[in-house]
Amino acid sequence: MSFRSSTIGSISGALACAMLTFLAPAAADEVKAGDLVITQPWSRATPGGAKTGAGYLTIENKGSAPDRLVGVSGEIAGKIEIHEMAVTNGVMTMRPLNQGLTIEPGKTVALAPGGYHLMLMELKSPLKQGDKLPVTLEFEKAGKVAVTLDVQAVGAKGPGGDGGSMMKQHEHKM
Ligand SMILES: [Cu+2]
Repeated sequence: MSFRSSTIGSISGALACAMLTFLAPAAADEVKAGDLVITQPWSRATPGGAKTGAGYLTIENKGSAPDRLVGVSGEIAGKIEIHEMAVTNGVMTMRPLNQGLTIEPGKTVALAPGGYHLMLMELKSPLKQGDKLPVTLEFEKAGKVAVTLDVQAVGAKGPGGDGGSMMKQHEHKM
């Protein structure tokens, strides 16, 4: 490859990178299934040899009847449970929702750090930032829905990370 063509290659790469930064809308990963709209499925990188991870997403029910998330499965984990996290007497505890997670009509349920989450157990490999993890959600009415968890950095608080620090990272690269 000549010097000239590699220069052009890196310029268009930088442009594509910049465009991604500006064009990526919050609802880039929107999946519709029947009356349900699932947005922003994401996860967090697992430090060290952690055997469990968590998955987060938002489910909106646009229908007129409740639906229920009853099961989750994915290649990455031996088992995936639906958990609820709560603070009881100052102690953070979590418990599996054995009856599933109900999404009432007209409501939006967010699975997010500190609350509901998908518990990825018996991980087959550590989750790394940038990984895309396909998982299958199973709803009572909407049936099976495939989504992809976008793995963010260890300690990330949301699906897109912190907007400000993301811009900084891009500045460093360019
Ligand atoms: Cu959990």
